[in-house]
This record gives sequence, structure tokens and C-alpha cells, in this order.
Amino acid sequence: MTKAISPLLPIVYSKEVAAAKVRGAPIVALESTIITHGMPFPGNLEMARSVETIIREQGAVPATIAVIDGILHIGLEDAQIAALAQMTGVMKLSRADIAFALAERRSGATTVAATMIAASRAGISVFATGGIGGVHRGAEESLDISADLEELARTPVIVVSAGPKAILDIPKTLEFLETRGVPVVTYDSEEFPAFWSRNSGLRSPLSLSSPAAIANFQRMREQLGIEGGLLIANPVPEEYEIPREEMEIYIGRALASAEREEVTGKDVTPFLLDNIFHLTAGRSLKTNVALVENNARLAAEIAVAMND
Ligand code: PSU
Ligand code: MN
Repeated sequence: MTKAISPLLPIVYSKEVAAAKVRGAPIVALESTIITHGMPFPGNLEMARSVETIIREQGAVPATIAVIDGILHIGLEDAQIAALAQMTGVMKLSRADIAFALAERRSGATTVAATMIAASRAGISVFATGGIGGVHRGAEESLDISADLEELARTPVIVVSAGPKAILDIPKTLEFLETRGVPVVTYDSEEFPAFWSRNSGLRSPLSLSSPAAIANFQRMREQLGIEGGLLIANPVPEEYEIPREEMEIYIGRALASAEREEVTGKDVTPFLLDNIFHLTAGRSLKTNVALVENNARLAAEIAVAMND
């Protein structure tokens, strides 16, 4: 039997990220599933570009992460982002299959879980997204719980979100995070947000109101030898929010369609988001873009504070 030689990790940094690493400049990781599976073209491309601009304006460097032809890219050039935004049939990669895409030289977009793994490997400790995956409604039956939650428990990256996507069971998602020892910190509010809405009706487990305090909290966890990430919930700006009562109607309809069409596994989240986009005549997308931009701004401020 011939012994397999371990392959080297095929990792490439964009010019901008490579230079930032040399200078020790603050870097913010960005996921790519939100581009390929979370939003329709061209809104997805506009969002991908605007979050990068916002991060630069705050004095940090954006690193959009994706697997392209078997190479793990930490930071994409603009043409690569544009190509990704229009690609169809791209894999949606999580902890279970990111190495598969690399080994098999495939292309794939990274979810929150896979982006955390890649960011941590690249020495990046802050990451901005829209909403994390979580415990799905009806998980008692389906056992559908996003790998994002387990990743938060083990990988030391600060994830800035607008809360778990409201299509999920938010109370159960919070219970799971508590059990796994993941701190959930709402930014500048005591009320836990619900993605498109500023309020979930639940109180936030923790709350902090400055980027410096968030950076300090994560450093203190490191000092204690606690592994794992930190979930920041950043409520969507008021002018873009869709009230919870209204969202619940669309979510109910989308969930009913998913059940009727027997959608399962990785397809559930993209299916629901697309359905809600149509049910709200595109309004949910405007809110989604606004909240990702808002999260990118806060993530950049935290990355800058981590460097102080
Ligand atoms: N947030 C969004 N849009 C998205 C996602 C998050 O605003 O498309 C993606 C993220 O990549 C997240 C994934 O990790 O959905 C969760 O998928 P699942 O529920 O299958 O774990
Ligand atoms: Mn799932």
C-alpha cells in the first residue's frame, strides 16, 4: 500500500489582505453563501461591494472568503466577486464539506461555519454577516440545527450578525448557544433582535454598547482560556426594519411552502429566504442589505478596537 502524502492547504490571500497581514492592519472576514444562496443577482453583488467599501471607510480591510476551483481565497478581487455573484450550482460549504471542495478542486461558497474556520486559519478574528443559522422551527422532528452554532462554540472568531434569521426558532437557538457556552451580546440594546426586525420579544442574554467593550470581552475570554467565538447581535437600523408581526405572516407562508415542497437539508434556508423575497416584493432584500452593511460597519470598528 502506498502512503498518502498530506496535501498542502491551497490558500491564497488577495493583495489587499496580504498587505494588511504584513502591516498588522485590522481585517474583517465576510462570507460568500450570502452572495450565492442568500440574495438574488444583482442585489447580492451590490451588497458584496458596498460592505467592502464600508469596511475600508472604517480603516479596516475586507476579506471575502470563498473556495474557487479548489483554492481557499481569503479576500477576493472585484472580478472574482462579480463572477461568484452570477454563478449557479455553487456548493454551499460548511464544516462538513469545506475540505471536500478543496480536495476535489471544486468551487463553493462558505457559510458562517466555514467562514469562521477559514478566518481563524488565516489569523482573522472578526467576521461580519447578515444572520447566522440556528435551530429550525420544528427541529424536535427534523433535527435541523445549523452547524453555525457548534462552530461558534469552538472557533475563536467574533461574528457580527443581526441575530439568528427570524425564520428560525429563536428561543431554542438561544438555549442551544447557552448550553454550548457561546456568549450572545446585543449591541447597544437589551432587546434581542430578530434579523429583519429590531425586536424578537426576548431579552438579550448580554448587552454592550461600544466596539472597545466587545474587543475587551473577547480578550478576557482568551485570558481565561475559554475557546470559541462570540455572537454579536446588531439590530437592523430603524428606517429599514420590517415589524415582527408583519414578518411572521410571510415566514408562516414560506414555511408552509417549504413543507409542501418537501424541502430539506441545506436547501431549507435559501428556499425560505427566496420565498420571503417574493412575498415581500423585494422589501426583505432591502432590509437584508441594510443590516449586513450595518454589521460590516460595526465589525470594522471592533477589528480596529482589537488592534488598540
Ligand atoms: N444570513 C443571510 N443570508 C444567508 C445566510 C445567512 O442573511 O444566506 C447563510 C449563512 O451562510 C449561514 C447559512 O451560515 O445561511 C445557514 O445555513 P443553514 O441554516 O443551512 O446552516
Ligand atoms: Mn440545516
